[in-house]
Amino acid sequence: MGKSIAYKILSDHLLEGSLEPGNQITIKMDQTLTQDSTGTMVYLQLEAMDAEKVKTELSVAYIDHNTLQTGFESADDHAFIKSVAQRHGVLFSKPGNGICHQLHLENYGKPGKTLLGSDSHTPTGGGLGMIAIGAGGLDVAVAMAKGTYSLNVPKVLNVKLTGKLKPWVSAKDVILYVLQQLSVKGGVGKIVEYTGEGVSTLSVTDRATITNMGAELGATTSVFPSDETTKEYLKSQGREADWSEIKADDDAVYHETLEVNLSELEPLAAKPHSPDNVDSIKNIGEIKVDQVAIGSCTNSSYADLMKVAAILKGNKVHDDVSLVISPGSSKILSALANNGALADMIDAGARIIENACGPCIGMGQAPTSGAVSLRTFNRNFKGRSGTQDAQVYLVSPETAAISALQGVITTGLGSDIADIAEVEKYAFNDNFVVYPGEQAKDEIPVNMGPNIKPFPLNESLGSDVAGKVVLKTGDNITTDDIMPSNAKLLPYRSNIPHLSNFCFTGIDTDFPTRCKDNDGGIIIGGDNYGQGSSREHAALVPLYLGIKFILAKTFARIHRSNLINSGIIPLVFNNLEDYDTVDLLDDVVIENAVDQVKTGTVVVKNNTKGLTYEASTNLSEGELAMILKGGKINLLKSEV
Ligand code: MIC
Ligand code: SF4
Repeated sequence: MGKSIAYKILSDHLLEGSLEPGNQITIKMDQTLTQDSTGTMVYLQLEAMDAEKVKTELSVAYIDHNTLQTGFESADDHAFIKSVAQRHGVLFSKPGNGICHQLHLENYGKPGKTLLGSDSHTPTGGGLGMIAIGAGGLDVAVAMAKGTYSLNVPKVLNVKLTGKLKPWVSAKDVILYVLQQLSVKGGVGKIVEYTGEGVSTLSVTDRATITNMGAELGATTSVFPSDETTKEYLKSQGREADWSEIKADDDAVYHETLEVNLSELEPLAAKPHSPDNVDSIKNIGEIKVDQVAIGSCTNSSYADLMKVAAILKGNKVHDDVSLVISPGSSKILSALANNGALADMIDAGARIIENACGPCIGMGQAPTSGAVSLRTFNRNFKGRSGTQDAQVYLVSPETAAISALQGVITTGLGSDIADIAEVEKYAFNDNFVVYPGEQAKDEIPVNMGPNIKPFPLNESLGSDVAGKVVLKTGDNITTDDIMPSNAKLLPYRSNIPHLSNFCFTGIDTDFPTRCKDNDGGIIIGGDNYGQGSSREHAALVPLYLGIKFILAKTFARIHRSNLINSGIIPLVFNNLEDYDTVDLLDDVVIENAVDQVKTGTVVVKNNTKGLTYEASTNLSEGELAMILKGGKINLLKSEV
């Protein structure tokens, strides 16, 4: 039986377990990446593990999320990350170099390799034919220390591409279409693998746009073949030697298939407030636009921005629109500056901001109250832009640029659009990279700023685990809901006590106080609890507030792992109707928790209602060990 690309790469890296869907396996991790907003935790954990030099082939620490430096906190975080990177043999990419995923694609990603990143959009690397997975910081720290990663084997969903995109329809529309078909939980437990003759019509950065937003499907990762187009891309980056061909066997086995005819796709948008709330630009109609933001790890490639520059050239941004552009990397910005495209954008009235995450993570450019903001980003969760009542639509760069000129949501479909030639060869430039030296770890001091506080540790699982229900949520709760990220909070990613005052406050302002008044408690969740970002702050902050377990309908993959790593039990209802009978401030308890958790099935008693709920833990052996010890760090320490 033939193999998919996903299973070929996984079996090449298999260290333990067998490659059957649902089985737990351990694989060799070739590369890791971190970024600054999750990175401080990663490097605190790496130090707490007493790790030596990294065991991966390559590990990179990028600074891209929190580059505004509105106070000393972020600069201190960056200095801390740099010092620990030096101690452990990790490359350090300075702020100003660009967005981690774009940079990794340009400079380090290699077909056939594995990559683990402390950012949910790490699957961007799948555009190069890698198995690139997003994970919580602690899992990335362990991957650096040991060179391994454990995961449940996902099923493989084949997206078969035929045809060719029309002008004004782009890779963004492909992934928006897939999201429309599958929803934000359609990829859970799956790797999405793209095949078919349509693949060769897409550039590597187009492919990366698609694999990037596979994160929004909840997929473990997404992957494209590595072909002649991949070779050309690597050649343009001076890395032809890193190329190898990766393709699925002709008789590869897939668990599911979705066919997409590229020729039939139309310009699409994800409407507020979810990436799967997709409709065509035509159906949405000419809604007035206040802000247009172009950039992010999804759509900030050279070709994307050249298309934008060509549309803007010689025109004027609409009087009522603020157009803001953040290129993906220093290399791209430099190329745009050299060929005049940057001037075309500026002359049209675009605001050029730093090549970093910026507005995508709410670091500046919050829209006006009630504004309609068109963004080429990947997430439009309520409030993420920094303006609670803003209406954010996710669109392609083409749609964004033409709408910025017209002042309404629109497309140029039917009219001509310039053909963009890729850069044949970028000049080599690593002036933003600090390489680790030969010095021994202990000769390099850890640079700790005053805002960097220790992270909380759980305790071993007690006999009875009891508490009041301190929150009951609906479906698709995001980690942005759990631990909001904005210009005011991002500087505190290394200060859990400070962040704890803002946990869940976007949906329930009293949550932190309720936790303090009740000595922590229990959270009841709906479907897909914890979707979105990989930030383990969404587990560490609830841990700090005393959350003992979360009983939900289902969990998103990365967040579930982060909870287990923190020793918080993620339980799922065996009978979904039970969800309806539990209310805020009910008293709930798991008696003899240690014994019950070991069996995999737990009875949760609701003493207020006199009801019992059966729930499953679905823990692997390794995960169970973590829950019993109160988290991964405690387990690792006990093993030493
Ligand atoms: C995001 O896009 O939500 C982030 C910010 O990049 C996060 C990481 C974080 O919260 O720091 C992610 O996607 O994992
Ligand atoms: Fe940065 Fe936005 Fe990409 Fe997250 S999604 S890595 S915040 S650009």
